[in-house]
Amino acid sequence: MRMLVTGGAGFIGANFVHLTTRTRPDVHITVLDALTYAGNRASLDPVADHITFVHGDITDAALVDRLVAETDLVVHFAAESHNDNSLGDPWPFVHTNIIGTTTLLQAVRTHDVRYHHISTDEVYGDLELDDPARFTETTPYNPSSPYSSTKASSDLLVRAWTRSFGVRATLSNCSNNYGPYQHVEKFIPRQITNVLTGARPKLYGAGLNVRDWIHVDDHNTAVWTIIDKGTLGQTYLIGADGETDNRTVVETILELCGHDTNDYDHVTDRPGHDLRYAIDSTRLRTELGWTPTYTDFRAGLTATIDWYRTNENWWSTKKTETESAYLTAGERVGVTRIRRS
Ligand code: NAD
Ligand code: TDX
Repeated sequence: MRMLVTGGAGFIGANFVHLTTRTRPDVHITVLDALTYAGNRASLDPVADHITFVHGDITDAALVDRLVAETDLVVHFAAESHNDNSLGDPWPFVHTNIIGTTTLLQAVRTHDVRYHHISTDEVYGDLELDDPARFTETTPYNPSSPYSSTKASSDLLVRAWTRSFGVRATLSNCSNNYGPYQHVEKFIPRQITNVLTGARPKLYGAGLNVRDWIHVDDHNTAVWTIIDKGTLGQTYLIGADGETDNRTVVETILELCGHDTNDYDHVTDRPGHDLRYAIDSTRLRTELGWTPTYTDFRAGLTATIDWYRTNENWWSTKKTETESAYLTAGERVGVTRIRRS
């Protein structure tokens, strides 16, 4: 089988390529990635001999058409993925997440190629902290940020191309991922690398916001399960029952690194900060038989800390750039206000 993976030099895409080369040697992988600030060619070094890498943009219609014509399956990870950046400049998000997805959809439509769309639970907005509800496949879309709005747009485009043009597509919406090769702008790697460089972790607002953490390998085994067994046109929510508030995550990282668990700062809160995400993945588990492997969050965090400890070359340059970008964007220590309670 020939597979085109967009965004394969990013966090989840690179882990997907690694998993696939380990478990499916019969799949020939072509990665299409623009190597934005978030992409890192070095993330693919361990599998470089087993894949074809194309440096290009998913909005390049001629390039995308040529690559899609030569493949049996497209798995679309490429995106602008960071909420904080989308608040500063939404345009790259519109470009990649909306125009880029449309470009891919036109190509898979032309060449009748199977397509899997990677999306996020953030399209559903947020839940109250004390609400027993979790997101399901029928929860109405209600995105909060420019990032999540453009992801919601891309999902709707996929659904329209499926219904109107018969595109053979499945969609998945996953909760917050953690694991190796994640950019240090994101919460968990930012705090791990803060501790490793002698800086204090930075908690937005009071740190009561809840995210539903899943190990990246569990996300990717779920994606393969959907590709293998999913119903065309269907959406599947991916989650591993990992609800944890941000303060607990920071305190656990500090504890696992042998530091005082109070050794962190509260900083300026994110405007419009979603309170809580929670996934009900019953459909994926009962209809397709998927289960997560990494059910011990502390063990997953310990392994992730070890990975960042031993791969400083992979992140040290990006760390400096990232921390100065947060300062330029106005992040300040000592602010504990939250927007809603
Ligand atoms: P990432 O930012 O780490 O990687 C994105 C990759 O896409 C990078 O390699 C980048 O170079 C590439 N890219 C960006 N714009 C491009 C363009 N125009 N053309 C080609 N390549 C381009 O993102 P990630 O965290 O790995 O997320 C991957 C996908 O998973 C995204 O669609 C995201 O919305 C979704 N998702 C992420 C999470 C999470 O917790 N990180 C959770 C659910 C869903
Ligand atoms: O320094 C920080 N301090 C902090 O308290 C950072 C970077 C984040 N946070 C908080 C904000 C969120 O409540 O931690 C939580 C997680 O933040 P992010 O890592 O930025 O993730 P989030 O905004 O939840 O979105 C992530 O999950 C869904 C991914 O970045 C998205 O791509 C995915 O769609």
